[in-house]
Formats: sequence, structure tokens, C-alpha cells
Amino acid sequence: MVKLAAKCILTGDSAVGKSALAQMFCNDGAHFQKNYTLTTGVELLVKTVSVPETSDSVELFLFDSAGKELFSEMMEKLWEQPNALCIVYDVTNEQSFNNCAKWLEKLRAQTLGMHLPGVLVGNKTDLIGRRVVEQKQAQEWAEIHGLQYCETSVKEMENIEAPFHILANSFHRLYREKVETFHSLVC
Ligand SMILES: Nc1nc2c(ncn2[C@@H]2O[C@H](COP(=O)(O)OP(=O)(O)OP(=O)(O)O)[C@@H](O)[C@H]2O)c(=O)[nH]1
Ligand SMILES: [Mg+2]
Repeated sequence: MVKLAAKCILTGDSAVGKSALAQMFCNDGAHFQKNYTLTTGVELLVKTVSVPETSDSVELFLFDSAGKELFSEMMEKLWEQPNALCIVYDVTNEQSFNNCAKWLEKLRAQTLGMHLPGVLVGNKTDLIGRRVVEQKQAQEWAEIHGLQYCETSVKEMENIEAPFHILANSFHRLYREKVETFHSLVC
């Protein structure tokens, strides 16, 4: 039984639903906050995720970051040495999707060329009539940039565990690969 810990940065434009997603996931869907509370700086949430078909687990340290530019300098300091990346946009807000490139660039500056598990999340899929970013378009963008993709509705509690399970599983896989490489070198 292996217990891993991973620092996961959660980023994206303001009001896309990052805090809602992190809080619902960490509190097992306890309460959806209808009213918007701006995140100032970074809020840390922790949750342990089991890795399927193993007895292993990954403790995710979620760094729920402010989308407002005002806090970016202070945040980048707290972003040092991440293990996993989660970029969220709002499927009803095209600008929030376009800005994912900017968020990814900021994150990549922290990872010094290392490949880390990453996921792009399209949130607010419950607002069906207001959707402006199509799934195919976002999925293609994610693939090009080496990210996995999923869509969520925090409000409807749809798929909210998916991004974090994807990240935990990918992080665990990388760990296994490193262990195997190490064994092949010493044996
Ligand atoms: N309809 C709908 N609203 C959502 C959903 N997820 C979050 N919201 C709402 O969107 C607003 C913003 O959510 P937050 O989670 O605070 O946004 P944030 O990305 O953390 O914003 P910053 O902290 O400013 O970066 C809140 O009013 C939420 O209730 C969703 O899936 N559907
Ligand atoms: Mg927030």
C-alpha cells in the first residue's frame, strides 16, 4: 500500500466555478454555494483519492487559486513545484476558454519543462441554452496542449470527481513508471 501526496494547482478565470468545484469535491457534495465569493489569493483544500485496482491512494492538496489578476503575483509564489494542474473554464463564457492558454503558460513557467498530469475542465454544463464553447473544440485544444479533458456541472453535481480522479490516477501512473525505471537500473 503506497500513499502519495500531490500538489494540484486549480486555476482559470474568475467566477468559472473553481472554488465551487473544489469545495463540492472535498466536502462530498455537501453544499452548493449559489452566491459568489471571490477567492483572494489561494485556498488550500485536501482530499485523499483511492487509485482503482490497487490499495494505493493519492492525497491531493488542492491549491484553489484566485482568478482575479489582482492576486496573481502572490499566487505564483504559492504555485511553486506543482505535481498536477487543473484549468477550469465556463462553457458559457468564451473569454474564459480563450484565457486558458494564458493560465497554462503561467503554470508551465512553474514546471520548468517537466511534463505534469493536467486536466482542462469545462464547467457549468447545466446552462445548456447559454453554452458557447463546444465540447469538441475544447477537447481538441486540451489534446494539443497535453491535457486531459472533462466537463462538469458543479450545480447539478455532475462529474465533479472526474478531474481529480484523472489527476490522481495519472500522478500514480507516473510514480509507478519511475519506480519501474529505478528497478530496471539497479537490477
Ligand atoms: N449554473 C452554474 N453555476 C455555477 C456552477 N459552478 C459554480 N457556479 C456559480 O458560479 C459562481 C462563481 O463560482 P466560484 O466557484 O466562486 O468561482 P471561482 O472560479 O472560484 O472564482 P474566483 O475565486 O474569483 O477565481 C458562483 O455563483 C457559483 O454558484 C455550475 O456548475 N453551474
Ligand atoms: Mg474561487
